[in-house]
Amino acid sequence: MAIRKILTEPDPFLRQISLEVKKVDNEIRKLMDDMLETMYEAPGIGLAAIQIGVPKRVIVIDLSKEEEKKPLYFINPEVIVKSENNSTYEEGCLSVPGQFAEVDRPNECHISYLDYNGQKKELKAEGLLATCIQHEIDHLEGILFIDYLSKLKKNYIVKKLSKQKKVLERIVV
Ligand code: GNR
Ligand code: NI
Repeated sequence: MAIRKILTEPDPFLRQISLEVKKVDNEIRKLMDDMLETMYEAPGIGLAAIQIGVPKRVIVIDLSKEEEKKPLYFINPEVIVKSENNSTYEEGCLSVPGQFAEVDRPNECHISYLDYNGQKKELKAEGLLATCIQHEIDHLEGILFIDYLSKLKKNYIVKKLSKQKKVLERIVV
C-alpha cells in the first residue's frame, strides 16, 4: 500500500469526468487500498480516485470513529433514487483544504455499485453516509462542494487556495 498525493483546488484534473471501470482486477484493488491508506492518513471520511489523479469511477468511504475500521468500496456507483427531502451538513473536502460550508443534499439515496470483489450490490443510505456518497459521486463528475456556494463565496475560497499554492510552490521548489 502507498500514500498518494491529494490534488487540491484549483487543479484542472479535479474537473475531469472519471471513466467507468470495465473490470475489477488486482490493479483496481491496489488503487482502492492506496486510496484508503491515503484517506486514513489525511484524515478524511471519503475519497474519490480523481483526488489522487486517477480518473476512474472508484470511491472509498469509512465513517467509523472507533479503532475498528469499516471501509466501504464503491466502483461505478449510480444513484437509483434520491429522496425528496434534503438535509444540510457542514461539508469539507480534502481537495479544498481548510474550507467548510453548509451544503443541502437529498437526505437519502439508493445506489447500485460494484464492491471490492466486483460483485453487483445495492445500498440505501441516509444521513452522513448519503451526503458523503453524493459528495464522492460529484467528484466523479468533476464537481466540488464549493460549486454549490454563491459565486462570491466560491471565488473567495478559490482565490485563497491559489494564493496558498503559490506560497507553497516557492517554499517547496
Ligand atoms: O473528509 C471529508 N469529510 C466530509 C464531511 C462532510 C461531507 C463530505 C465529506 S468528504 C471529505 C473527504 C473528501 O474530500 N472526499 O472527497
Ligand atoms: Ni471531496
